[in-house]
Amino acid sequence: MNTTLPPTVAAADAAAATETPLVGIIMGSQSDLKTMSAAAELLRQFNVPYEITLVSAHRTPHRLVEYAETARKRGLRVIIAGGGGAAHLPGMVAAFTTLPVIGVPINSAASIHGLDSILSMLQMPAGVPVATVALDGAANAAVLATQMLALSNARLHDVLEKYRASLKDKVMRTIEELRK
Ligand code: RP5
Repeated sequence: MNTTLPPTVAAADAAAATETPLVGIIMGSQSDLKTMSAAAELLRQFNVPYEITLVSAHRTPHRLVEYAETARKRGLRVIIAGGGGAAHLPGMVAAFTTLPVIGVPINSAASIHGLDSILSMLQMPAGVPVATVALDGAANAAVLATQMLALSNARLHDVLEKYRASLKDKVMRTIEELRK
């Protein structure tokens, strides 16, 4: 466990799969953890090895560069980066790696209802994309990351098919309930 991290993040780190992580979940602040843990929960459910930690574009800029520059070598295949307010984390990470970066805009206390975070990561310059999901859309970031991995992983393709079927079942069950 990385003891330099805040306790809840360190606990999430410890709970993460022990295999080499394929997905890196990062966020700007401890205050983002509640939102971003939805991504970790789904990846755990899909049995996708991941790591989760804090990397702040503004408060730990050198850590950002190191994280992004070493990500591919360490075995990561996708990075999910969440941030609120002036959410420069996903864009700056994307600037230092060619791995796909999925951005999660967060409606944090410091945000202008999240619009600032959305625009910070959505309007990337040509050549350095960030795949931005919905406001607080950490779960969809995990699904999208798994879809990317499933392009070359039959087990994950199967997992995603079953996940989609479970979503449909839930809707169908509610339709049945409403008919009663
Ligand atoms: C961003 O500033 C973080 O991603 C967070 O959403 C926001 C506020 O951070 P704290 O002041 O709560 O640490 O960098």
